[in-house]
Amino acid sequence: MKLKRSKSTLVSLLFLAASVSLLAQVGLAVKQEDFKTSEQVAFYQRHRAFADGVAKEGQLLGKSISASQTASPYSVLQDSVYLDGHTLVASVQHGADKVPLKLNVSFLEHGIVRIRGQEANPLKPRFDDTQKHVLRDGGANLKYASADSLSLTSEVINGQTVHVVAFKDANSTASFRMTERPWSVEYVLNNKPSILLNSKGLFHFEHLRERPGADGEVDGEADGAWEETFRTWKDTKPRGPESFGLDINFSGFEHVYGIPEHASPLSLKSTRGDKDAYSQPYRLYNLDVFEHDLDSPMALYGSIPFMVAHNAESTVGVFWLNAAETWIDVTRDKSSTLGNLFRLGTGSKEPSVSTHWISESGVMDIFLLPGPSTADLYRQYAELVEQTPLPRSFALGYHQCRWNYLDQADVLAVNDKLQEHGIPYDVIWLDIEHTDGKRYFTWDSGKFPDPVAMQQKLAYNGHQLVNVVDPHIKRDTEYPIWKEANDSGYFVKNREGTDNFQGWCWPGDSSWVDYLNPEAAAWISKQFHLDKYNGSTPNLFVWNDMNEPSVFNGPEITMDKDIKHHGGWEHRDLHNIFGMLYHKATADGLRTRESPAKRPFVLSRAYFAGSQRYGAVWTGDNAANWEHLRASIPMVLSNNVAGMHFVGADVGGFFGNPTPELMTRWYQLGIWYPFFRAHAHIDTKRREPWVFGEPYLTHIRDAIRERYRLLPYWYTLFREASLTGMPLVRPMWMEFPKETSMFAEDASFMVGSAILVVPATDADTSTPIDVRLPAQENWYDMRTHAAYVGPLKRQFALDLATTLVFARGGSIVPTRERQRGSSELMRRDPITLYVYVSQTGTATGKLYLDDGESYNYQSGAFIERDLSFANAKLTSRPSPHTVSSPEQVDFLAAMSKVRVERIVVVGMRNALTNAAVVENGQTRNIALTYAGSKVDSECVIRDPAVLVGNDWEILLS
Ligand code: NBV
Repeated sequence: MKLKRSKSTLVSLLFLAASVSLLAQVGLAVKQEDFKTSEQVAFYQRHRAFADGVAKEGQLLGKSISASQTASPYSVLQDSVYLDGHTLVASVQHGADKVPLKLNVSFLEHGIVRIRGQEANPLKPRFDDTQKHVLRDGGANLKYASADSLSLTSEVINGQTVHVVAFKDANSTASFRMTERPWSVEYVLNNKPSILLNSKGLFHFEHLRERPGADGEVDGEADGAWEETFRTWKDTKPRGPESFGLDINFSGFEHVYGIPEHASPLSLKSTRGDKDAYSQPYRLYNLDVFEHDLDSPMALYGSIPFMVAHNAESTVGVFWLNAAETWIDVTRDKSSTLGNLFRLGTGSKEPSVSTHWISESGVMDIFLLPGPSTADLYRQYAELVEQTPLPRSFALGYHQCRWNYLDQADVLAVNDKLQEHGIPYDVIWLDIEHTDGKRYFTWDSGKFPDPVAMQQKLAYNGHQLVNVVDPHIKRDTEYPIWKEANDSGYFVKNREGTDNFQGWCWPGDSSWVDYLNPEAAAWISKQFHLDKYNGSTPNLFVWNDMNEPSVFNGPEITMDKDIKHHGGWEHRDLHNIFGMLYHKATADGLRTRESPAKRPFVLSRAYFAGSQRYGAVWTGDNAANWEHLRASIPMVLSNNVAGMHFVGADVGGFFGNPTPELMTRWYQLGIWYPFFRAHAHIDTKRREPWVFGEPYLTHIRDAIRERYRLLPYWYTLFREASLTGMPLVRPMWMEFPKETSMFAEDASFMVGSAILVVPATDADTSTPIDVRLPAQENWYDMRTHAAYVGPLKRQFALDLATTLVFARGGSIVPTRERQRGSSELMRRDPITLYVYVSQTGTATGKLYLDDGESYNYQSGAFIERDLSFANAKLTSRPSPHTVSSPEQVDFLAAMSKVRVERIVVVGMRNALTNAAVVENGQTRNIALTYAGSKVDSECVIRDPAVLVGNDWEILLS
């Protein structure tokens, strides 16, 4: 589409100027006043006051109060409790307001318990579509426990009626207990009450009500129930108060994790009580926070209300399914009797973490996940929100981004330079300046006269292009996208519902497509089709930025909460899924632009639980300093803990100019982010890998090549995540669940279960780095193959060339070792296997390969091998997922020349000389070599000439 340029760039220039001048200030600091503190949030304050009242009453009752008698005013109505199939039904009511709430407790397979609550007879419906957009199949096909595996018994304990549902099919010791007065819940796991609801009495449900003072005088203004002002913005709250809050307590646990996105440590800090507690609760509200702080519970771009608690015995989780603004307080008790409401436990005092969740609107909908192993927990979570699907394989390569590559010539020059310097990369990115006046789906034709030719040139060596396509649509009657959306009524409406909502963003006056409207979402998806998106080719992929959504002149730089979406819903109800709905629509568009469909790649800044289905996310606008480099580790880990696996941070830091040392170290860390992209602010100096000269160029190239070498391992990890829901990068506690000293560790981490990364995160290379190698296991330095035996605490000296990465004894790691320009060019390259031998002389691993782009793997077109090493014999067998099908036959034929070209066995103590290879019923003998071995205990089988797709055995002697 050809468009005239207009004066609209003025607004973006103004914003640019503002951001540049801010950048010029020394140090980066968020403009605190742009964002609310909990003191400025009326519904949070009402719950705080309620909670403080409960606590005070508890104190007044003094010692006479038993653990089972909190001051909660909510109790179960007599005779309201019954079991209806897989659901326990109860009516709960506040002692004074007498509005009955209906609670449905459903029992699902694997011991998952779902608790839903709202008014028994709501005055008007509450927003309940979050489940539709988040749960697998919209929640329609959840697998419930069979009714006859459940039994309800009710008994009186200490004068208190307790209803107990025992489950027979799940964890045999699990039971769900609910008290009547006050209402409270215990999830008893392994004979211990582990997850407790309302045991602190903080449950508080603001039922829907008629607006008081019909004569125009509004009651409740003082507490912000019917109207609230933030700076110059008024929130009209036409529905009045409708928030709810609940305490969820983890008895016997000291650590909780997850609930991204926050720039805070992996093990969540207390927000009240402790002396090093934050002064604010954790907040979940997707926001575009310019120059965000570190070590802060402030809301950022994404929100996943999934929290995981871990101790040496078990891992449990809570998923709070709500898309409205949510605050979470965390407090700790070093020793409490929290888990002993009915004296079920040992009676001993245990540490506990108490959390208090408060959401502004919607239905109360909570899932309790019993674990007890991490693998169980992630199977349960994935059962609810689905796994991360297999991405396009190129997406695991290196992404070269900057705001902005100036023009077509610049793009091609960067492409050439990367090749010239022998640096593999997969994707080059174009930011907002590539468009005609920030009209997305268009090109600035002066700068990009022939985008198709440009993409074809890139594609020649297997490189892709990603374009940013932001969600704000420039209000321009000549702009076909705006015009069509406007004519069809697809935009989000103003608070009256009479006209398009309008706000400012990069293009000036803009409107936003209402993805809650299925027709509008389908329409925007189609704009990504090859016949609609001019200048796009199948090698073009998409980046959704600013989709929190960012609205420059809105309250907290986002949409007003009272504006209207499809169905008359207010923005407040769905704010946290808005960005995900756009991410989904974009991914749908890319998936359906070709037939047969190909896997999309879309990067999004805003996200929610479920976003993992649509692509990758990144941690947003960080800065080029060591603190941000360090902070990226817990941020990436917390996202993985919460099921958002495909995540990375801007390598190099977005704002500011990195020193060559910082840049080098950031690449050395960034290769271990699942999503590996270098990016930079428009106002920064150019910083492509070669810019820094030697020795930095060599170190950066080495790091990027290491990523490419390990792509088969990464892809196999994604395959595992797509089946099991297991994180790709894992906190140490996940792999070493009993090592209590590592429960808060977030400076080092595991990539899958085989690789331990201890990044260098300091400018100073003279101070050695502390490394802790856990478990009674061998660890091998991946570079030198030097062996260490855990548990070990040791310091390692580091120069800038060195990184500390260890392979865990007992693992087999597949690699591809030929240097190529892109992952695409490596597709048929042979495989090298590294066998890192355990203390007992064994190792296991997997290798997964498919075409990296189609969906044929769903009908069997893949190679998946279970590799195992024991008694000096390495065996390759098909994994149990292998299915024979015509698609499999085709794929095997395509891969028929792909062989294992080298096997390196590290850590064999005996001197071996011979290898007998058994393949297709034939035995061949080949000599082992020690040539090129890095250490004595390593032997190399050079060219065993076995095919990756075949069954084979290699016996060493
Ligand atoms: O589109 C420009 C930038 C982008 O480069 C960055 O990655 C996003 O997080 N975008 C934000 C808007 C401007 C930020 C100052």
